[in-house]
Amino acid sequence: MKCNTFNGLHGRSLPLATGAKLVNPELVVIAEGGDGDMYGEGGNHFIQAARKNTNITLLAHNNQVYGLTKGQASPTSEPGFTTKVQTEGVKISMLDPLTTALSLNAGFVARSFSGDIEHLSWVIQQAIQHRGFSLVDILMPCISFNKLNTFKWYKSRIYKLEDEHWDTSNKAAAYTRAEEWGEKIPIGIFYKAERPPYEDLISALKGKPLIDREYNPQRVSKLFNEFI
Ligand SMILES: Cc1ncc(C[n+]2csc(CCOP(=O)(O)OP(=O)(O)O)c2C)c(N)n1
Ligand SMILES: [Mg+2]
Repeated sequence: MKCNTFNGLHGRSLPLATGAKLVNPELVVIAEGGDGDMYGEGGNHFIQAARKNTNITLLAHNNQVYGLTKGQASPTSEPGFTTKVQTEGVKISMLDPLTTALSLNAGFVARSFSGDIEHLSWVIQQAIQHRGFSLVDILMPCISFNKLNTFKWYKSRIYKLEDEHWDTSNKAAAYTRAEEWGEKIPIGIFYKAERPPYEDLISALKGKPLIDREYNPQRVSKLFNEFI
């Protein structure tokens, strides 16, 4: 990919992405991570980013497991999913990223599937074009450590909201449909609504982007000296 990238600490890509966008609003900013990353370690950042509504896109690679660390349960693991740690199966309920984002007033809430490149590319495109925080939860298998949610498992359940002329402005309908997880699993753009991004609301960010302003530590040195 032709892009600037920054590799940060596990779970912390959203605050980094927020910072990058606020300093240089000309950039298209995408934050990426796994389900453990975004909904576990970075769970609070996910909540605050959805509320804050900075104009950034979150791509959450949701394979319903902690893959890299060899297969522990993540917040999106199915109840009953057995692992080397959860030997009796997961006993707690799943975190649903979509209803969570909706309840936090996120303006773009979508889910797609790595097995449908055309759909996924379209959703990512729409997410980037949306002005504000956009969530794309991407279902995908982990062939090494998740033997439950396989390609076959997803393919037999997934259907597209777009096939039924879905109204993306109906939040209550989006919430109800996002709760559907079982024999059938919907993908698509569940909800879309414009509200002013965070950067439009902060007076200090008005005018010249921070990155183009003069860097002059002298201006605050008097204040800093008070703490020495
Ligand atoms: C701050 C921090 N906590 C924990 C870890 C250990 N760690 C690395 S990857 C990972 C989980 C990965 O799961 P997920 O985010 O779902 O990504 P996947 O590997 O499944 O794609 C954990 C716990 C870490 N590297 N840094
Ligand atoms: Mg994962």
